[in-house]
Amino acid sequence: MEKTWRWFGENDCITLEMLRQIGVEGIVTALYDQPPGEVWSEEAVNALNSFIKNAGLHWSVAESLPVAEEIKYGGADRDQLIENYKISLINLAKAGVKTICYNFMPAIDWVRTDLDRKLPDGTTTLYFDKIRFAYFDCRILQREGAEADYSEEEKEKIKKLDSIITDAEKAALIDTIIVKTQGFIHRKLREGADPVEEFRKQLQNYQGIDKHLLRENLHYFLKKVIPVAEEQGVTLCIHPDDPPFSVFGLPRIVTGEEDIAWIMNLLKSKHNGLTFCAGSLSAGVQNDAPHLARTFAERIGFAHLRSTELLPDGNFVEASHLGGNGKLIEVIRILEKEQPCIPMRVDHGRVMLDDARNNHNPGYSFYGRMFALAQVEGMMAVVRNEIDSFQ
Ligand code: DNO
Repeated sequence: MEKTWRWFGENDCITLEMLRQIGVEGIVTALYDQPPGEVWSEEAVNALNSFIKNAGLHWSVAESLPVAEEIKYGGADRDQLIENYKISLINLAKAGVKTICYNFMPAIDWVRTDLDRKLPDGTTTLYFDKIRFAYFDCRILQREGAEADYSEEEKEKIKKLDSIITDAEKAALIDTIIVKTQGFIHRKLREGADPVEEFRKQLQNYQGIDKHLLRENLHYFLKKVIPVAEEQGVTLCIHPDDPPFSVFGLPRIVTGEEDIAWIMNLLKSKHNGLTFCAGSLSAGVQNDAPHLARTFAERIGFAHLRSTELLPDGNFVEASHLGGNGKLIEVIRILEKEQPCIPMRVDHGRVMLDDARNNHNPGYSFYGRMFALAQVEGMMAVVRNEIDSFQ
């Protein structure tokens, strides 16, 4: 697989020159200053493309070309927004960017409750604590009907937490769940707005949208967009939900085998592809990452390599790339065999060494990801050797 790296543009504290030194071959990036739904103009795409080329690298994957919320909830403007999406896709294809990653997660993308969970060795990692998440949902957001989504035991724990949680911890939860994790991936909240109020409004758009309707809306979108991807030789790769279960009472439709099979069968075209995010999928008790990689190998156009460890009570922690439920050795064995030419990137890395001093986006540290890339490269080298010696 091609070794790629998610880079956040010219303002990223990690430069393309640094990436060349550590053996990165392709860049995964986006026009981060464009709000979802806006056309990515030819000029803007070409300017970013030239910047990457001038540094001796190439733009391998657009992640994400975001799908506007109106498309997901089926708002009045969706046809226009889908037209815009097609133009952006064509402009990317013209610039030679033929792999596009997107997701169909309503209202919120990835969810964590702690961005700096200390590990025994002094590094930090990302963490999801079910009770803290539930606390945010029931007590801070005060979502109508939220309590019904939690068991009696969980509600008891929420109550206990309420008696000890500090204001600073509450503020940190808000910041982590709906500001910091979302802000750098096209989900910036309005400047000056109260994040909780803003988020409540976003949730309202999905009133009455159940799994069935969300699937319908994805189908509507794909029916219009995949023919253009086919014409342009682009693979559109849907990203699994992170984590792969419902949050805030919202439907999530890319959570495991049944969901992915449903999407892949909607349009049986290799241009209707999958981003195999081993990390997201591994956070679902229902999922076995190697089994899913094997099952959908033909349709995987892009891979995110990371792993999680499932903990008791619905919590999970991002694990070492060599361990955890992502079972990356086996996943890499399958992908190197079935899809040796696709781009892959290491996903989230730990915060280690000098990382804490740099202003990186949550999950996207330099040393932590470099360390993970070295581990992944090692696994890839061994697997290639296995494959070559059996041929
Ligand atoms: C966060 C990522 C997401 C993901 C997009 C894909 O670190 O998992 O931002 O890349 O949702 O569309």
